[in-house]
Amino acid sequence: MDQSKIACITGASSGIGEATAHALFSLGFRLIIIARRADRLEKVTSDLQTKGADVLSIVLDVRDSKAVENTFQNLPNDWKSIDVLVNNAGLAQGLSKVYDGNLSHWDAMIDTNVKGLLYVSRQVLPGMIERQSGHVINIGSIAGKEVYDKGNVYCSTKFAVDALTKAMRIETAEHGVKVTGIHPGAAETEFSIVRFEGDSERAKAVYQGFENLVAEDIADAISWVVSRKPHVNINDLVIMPQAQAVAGVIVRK
Ligand code: NDP
Ligand code: 8X3
Repeated sequence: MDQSKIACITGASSGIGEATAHALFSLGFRLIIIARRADRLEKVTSDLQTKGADVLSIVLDVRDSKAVENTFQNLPNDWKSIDVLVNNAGLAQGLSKVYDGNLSHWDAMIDTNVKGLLYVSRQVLPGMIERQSGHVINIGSIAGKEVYDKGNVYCSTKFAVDALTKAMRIETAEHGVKVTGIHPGAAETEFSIVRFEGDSERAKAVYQGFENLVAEDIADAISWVVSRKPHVNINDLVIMPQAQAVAGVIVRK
């Protein structure tokens, strides 16, 4: 792997994004890592630097279109040529029927999972097109392939990620840019703690009685996807725990 390649990972302060940063460092990438929590990003940065990684860490809320534009327009010169973008920042908030839904939860999910992904992509794609090379990896979800009870808005945002992934692939194929969608099932990260607003008992229960995915399983897949031959694009991967055959049903023992 060319040592000078740059990967930009959003949502790298925990879970899948953090594991992906470590995995892509192992492949030789320099890393731009993005998230809102400065303390957590600092810890991830320091862990990576201890291993010898070249890291540019940026505290940024991907929902803030102006801040996203400002960040990417003002990257230091030697960090401008992003080779791989992992659009991973995202969240679920709550679990309720549409007729009982929380409007601020809806806004947070739509603004982060859909609009945030668009804002970042809008900044990074032009450089890839100019260079006629690059790879965008969008983290969708099994929730973007199947709807489950009370998943309504979260599922809708991930269906949108799936649609945007397909749209981007159509638009960038002529420019030599690869686009991949990765759709995990249940992975134990901070995802459920965030979904249930810090209720760690409720979050823990999500992963009881079966072997869930871990962040490294998805990072592993991302490493494989980015290390295929130049002419090979992995369009779409759905990665599930063996016990979760469909989105809403998990076999627990
Ligand atoms: P985590 O909660 O552990 O990680 C989410 C990451 O997104 C954090 O780094 C968080 O950082 C960041 N983030 C959230 N909102 C913003 C924002 N507005 N701006 C910048 N960064 C943000 O969960 P996961 O690692 O599981 O989630 C990563 C992705 O994987 C998400 O898109 C999620 O929907 C998807 N996914 C997760 C699955 C699972 O079961 N865990 C399954 C399928 C998909 P910070 O709070 O510091 O900003
Ligand atoms: C997260 C997967 O099935 O917990 O995107 O909603 S699920």
